Amino acid sequence: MDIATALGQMGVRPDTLTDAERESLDRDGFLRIDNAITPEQAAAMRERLQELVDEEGDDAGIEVHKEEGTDRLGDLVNNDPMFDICFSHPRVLACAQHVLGDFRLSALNSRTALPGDGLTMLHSDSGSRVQPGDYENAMSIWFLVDFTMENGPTRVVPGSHRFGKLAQDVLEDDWAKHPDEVYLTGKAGTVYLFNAHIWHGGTKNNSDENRPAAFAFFARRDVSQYIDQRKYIRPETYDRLNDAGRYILDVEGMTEFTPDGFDRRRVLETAEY
Ligand SMILES: O=C(O)CCC(=O)C(=O)O
Repeated sequence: MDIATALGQMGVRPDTLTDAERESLDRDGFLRIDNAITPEQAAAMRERLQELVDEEGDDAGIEVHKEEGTDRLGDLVNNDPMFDICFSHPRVLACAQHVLGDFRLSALNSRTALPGDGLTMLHSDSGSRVQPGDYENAMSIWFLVDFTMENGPTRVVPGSHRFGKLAQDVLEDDWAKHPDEVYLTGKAGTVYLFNAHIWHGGTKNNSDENRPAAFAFFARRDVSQYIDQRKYIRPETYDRLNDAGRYILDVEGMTEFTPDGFDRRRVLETAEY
């Protein structure tokens, strides 16, 4: 298997992205994909996330990190097949390939900004300072409710993936509003794919409702996975994936699986995320 074959099996075609979309991803560092999932799928996912948060209790998010004022979950790959779309949607995969070339899933997690919380500093999801084109990671954010100016939309600084610098290298106050930041809003079911070197962050949820989103994080294939999928994958997940899905997770050819009881805390220390 190689990336071209895997993506072909997942339905990615040469015209899955238009030239204008590729150019905007190169220039701005992000691309909006409307109706990636239906409102019903988004509703089912957000209900499932809440169930998982309730079930996992204090352990929720331990595979990634816990964050005050948010609910996080760290390993959606192994929690419900309904989340498989986050690493098999043709347009999302085409964007990841455009940014990274050969790539794999790094992690699939969720973050729900609770009412009154959710602001984060501007940051990149890769800690590397890279030259334009030498990108290591791409991120997709899956809106599970409408993202509005009120409920804490994600903020991004267009073009900052090309700066070759981290926000922390440059900004006096990386929590403050950046003069060039824009806000990712849209209906439930919208996905934004962004170059993970772009400076971005959460904003405060000023509504009375939770603002849940799933995040599929991709890594160039020679860059370490945030979650080592071979350690985490459960046999039932492996069995339901086709060859292309196994390639995207980089779990091909597995015959032995980590036993239950494995300490699910993050096994790889990577840059801030
Ligand atoms: O939830 C958001 O809007 C953005 C979160 C974010 O930037 C992060 O978790 O790295």
